Amino acid sequence: MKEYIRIVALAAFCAVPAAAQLATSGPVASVDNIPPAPATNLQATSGDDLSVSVSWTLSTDDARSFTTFGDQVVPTGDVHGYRVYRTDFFPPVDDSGEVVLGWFTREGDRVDFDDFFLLADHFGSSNADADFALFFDIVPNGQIDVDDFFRFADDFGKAVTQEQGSERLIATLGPGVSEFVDSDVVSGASYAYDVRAFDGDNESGVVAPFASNEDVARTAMTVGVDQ
Ligand SMILES: [Ca+2]
Ligand SMILES: [Ca+2]
Repeated sequence: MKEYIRIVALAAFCAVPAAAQLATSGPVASVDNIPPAPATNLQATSGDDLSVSVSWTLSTDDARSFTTFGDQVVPTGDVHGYRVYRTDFFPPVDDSGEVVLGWFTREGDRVDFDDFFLLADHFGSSNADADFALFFDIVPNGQIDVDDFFRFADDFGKAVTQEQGSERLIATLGPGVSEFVDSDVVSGASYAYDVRAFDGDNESGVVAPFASNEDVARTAMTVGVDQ
């Protein structure tokens, strides 16, 4: 009943003649039960100032609060804002607990040839290049060079373990907001983000099946480990 009253109040507020609304006797379908459409194109990118920039395309329900239902005007899919969640993957370590660098692919549990080939693909590039990948600048100097190769070589062949934290809420943002900078990060860790559009009752996470392009895009590894 409370919900019904709220919907009528909102509809009246929406400049539809109040008399038409108040004459309604049956319950109006509770379209607040419709979760908002999820945000899309979630991207997480690590910066060289030890932060991760997270951006997304707004839910298609953002800034769309009312629609007609029969001859009623009712709220639907109204995005109240976005909640940013994060799962932490602590820096990869070897058996003795030393941080291992150069485990680029996350395939398998060793620093091996697939990682080497990825490093080789980026060798020689600098941050002046459009395709510069900070990820491979493991001895940070804005260049992917022999220092990075030697640091990689030190860890070649090591078995890697990486502990995973539980997902937690890190920010609540308003509607119309499509970016967030996460500065609460440490070097050498990986972070997987989810951004959930929420209304009064529901929230919708991004659609990112495990290991899909969307899943890779929402994950970032910070670099800049002290040498
Ligand atoms: Ca590997
Ligand atoms: Ca370097």
